[in-house]
Amino acid sequence: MRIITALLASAALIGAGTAAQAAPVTALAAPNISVAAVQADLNQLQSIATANGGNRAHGRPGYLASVNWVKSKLDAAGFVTRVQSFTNGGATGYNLIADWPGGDPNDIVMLGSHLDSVTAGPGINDNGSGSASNLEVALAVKATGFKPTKHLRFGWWGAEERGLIGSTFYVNSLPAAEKSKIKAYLNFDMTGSPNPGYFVYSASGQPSGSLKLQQTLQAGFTALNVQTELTSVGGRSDHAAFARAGIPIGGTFTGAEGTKTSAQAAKWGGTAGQAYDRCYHRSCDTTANINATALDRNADVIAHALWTTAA
Ligand code: DPN
Ligand code: ZN
Repeated sequence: MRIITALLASAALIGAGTAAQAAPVTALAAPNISVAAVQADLNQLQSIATANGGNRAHGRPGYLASVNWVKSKLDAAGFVTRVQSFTNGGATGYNLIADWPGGDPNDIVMLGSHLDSVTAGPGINDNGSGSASNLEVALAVKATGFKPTKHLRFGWWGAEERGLIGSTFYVNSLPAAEKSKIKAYLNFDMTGSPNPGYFVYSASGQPSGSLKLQQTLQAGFTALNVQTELTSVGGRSDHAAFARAGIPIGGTFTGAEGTKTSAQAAKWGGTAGQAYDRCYHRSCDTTANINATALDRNADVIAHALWTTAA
């Protein structure tokens, strides 16, 4: 589903549109992210896990294979990519960083997601979902010819499941001058939970500037007629190191081991009294463990947030 919030008023002023009049309106709105493309990426991550002992965990071959596959898609689209290595638990870990050429180098918007799974399973919802959605949003930058005012950077983090290791290493490796160029960091970790909630990271207690990101994400869901709740994700994902560095943060989340309440089931559907993701950190976190509607909506909200924040 495509999110068009801005410029609907001007579309109305233009009046009954010919195709020629309508085109500029949609060209300026955030693009639709094809959920089929995100699902195809999840199938690829599942295949990588299956071919590598059933997981994509730090220090295991399925992790580096995941990095190399995402990198190849970004390289082909013209991103400038780099792989940053670090050591954890006696094994080498990797972050994949991708810059889109152009935009103000002193005003960077960054999107990130962890690409590693736990050792127990393939990690398709946690966090193939956020990783594949960010990948398709990045590829949409190229496909749509988006010319953002700000500079765009994307990160796929290693060893999140071992304690936010990769993202923390990345932030700590940046000189102060480079840190201060990152004006916003948006994190996507679990966006296709099978019994989904629609949670937006609360800006409360986060660096100033986070409220605007929270509101932008909320507006994206509102445009899709989806109600949201705020959630305090605290230090549970990769935004934490950015927040500690004073960088405004935001994100979305469809829920992990927590239980959906009856009030939530009434507004979102799904099953009350059951976990948002019954396969969280288990071997059953496969391509079968994804709610396509939640995946689709979150991917479109990510695009909406990037287009809005970076325009
Ligand atoms: N950090 C997630 C994990 O990888 O296990 C789960 C999570 C994400 C929990 C976001 C809360 C909020
Ligand atoms: Zn996760």
